[in-house]
Amino acid sequence: MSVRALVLGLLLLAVAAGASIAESSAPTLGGKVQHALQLDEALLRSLPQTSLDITFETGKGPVSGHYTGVLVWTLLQQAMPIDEVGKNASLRHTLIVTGRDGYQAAIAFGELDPLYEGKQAIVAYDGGAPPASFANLRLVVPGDKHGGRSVRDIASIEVR
Ligand SMILES: Nc1nc2c(c(=O)[nH]1)N[C@H]1C(S)=C(S)[C@@H](COP(=O)(O)O)O[C@H]1N2
Ligand SMILES: [Mo]
Repeated sequence: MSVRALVLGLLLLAVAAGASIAESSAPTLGGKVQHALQLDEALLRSLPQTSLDITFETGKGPVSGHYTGVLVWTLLQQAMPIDEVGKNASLRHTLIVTGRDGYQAAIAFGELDPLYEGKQAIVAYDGGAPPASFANLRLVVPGDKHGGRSVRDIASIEVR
């Protein structure tokens, strides 16, 4: 094998490895669900869009933004949480949202369920600053006074 062919082969391998890392790095919605989801662009674009104008406090003062994304409730309906046995067992679920930096915040199923608070929390793929994107998803929780649960750069959502 010529040196040139060897170099070309190694390059192709590196590109393939890079592509598969990029593919597998879509955030996941998993845990106690029947169908774990990859929160990639194809899935998020296929679901109904919700937009929200919100303002929250931060350590650096108030921040306002117009965010667009998919209701967390819609994602949960796709994933289908697995309930334990017992009265109103769905209300035992919480969602732990984790950022790529390890930052975490929880939401309760009862906050999102339309039979209870019906909060329009979204996983945003557009809006805000730095802008949310399909590569940098952000949890947006309307009604929160502080931005603490506005987890940016989501790595995973775990249903417990
Ligand atoms: N991934 C991640 N998300 C996060 C944080 C963080 O440290 N890491 N901080 C939170 C806090 S405390 C606030 S007030 C808001 C601030 O949002 P901003 O930094 O995008 O303005 O982000 C929230 N989301
Ligand atoms: Mo904060």
